[in-house]
Amino acid sequence: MIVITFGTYDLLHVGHINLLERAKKLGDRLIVGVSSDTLNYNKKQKHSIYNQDDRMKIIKSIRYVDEVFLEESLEKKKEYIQKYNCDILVMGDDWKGKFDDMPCKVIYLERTKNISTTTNIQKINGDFAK
Ligand code: C2G
Repeated sequence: MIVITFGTYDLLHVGHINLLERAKKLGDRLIVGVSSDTLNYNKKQKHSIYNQDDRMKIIKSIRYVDEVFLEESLEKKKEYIQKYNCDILVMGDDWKGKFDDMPCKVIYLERTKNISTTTNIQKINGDFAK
């Protein structure tokens, strides 16, 4: 069974690892679409701290991940799923319901609480409310 998931994966943290670890357990092969710098900026109007090449290299180095590719558009998920012959799409449950029309099984996994790239940046900047 081929599992696919997508993400920005900026400033890698344990929430990302928990997602990838659980996603891999759902199949034999885990493919990760890492969002491009252009996609990030268009979607969030801000640049990721790590660029796309570095984010892909970091994700590829994780033991749970078998393959990575550059996710160029949020709207191409169906195309990516078909290209890689995926059986299962896994996303954190902040995306719940968003991908129910995909041509494969869709599983939303509970997000890891109390951690995100955004709050980590706020903490580093010293402007995170305790
Ligand atoms: N995640 C999680 N727990 C957290 C933070 C993130 O389970 N505390 C999950 C997210 O739900 C997502 C994955 O880790 O499934 C990557 O999260 P992000 O890097 O924030 O990516 P996101 O902006 O959700 O996806 O097509 C989607 C795009 O690639 C962007």
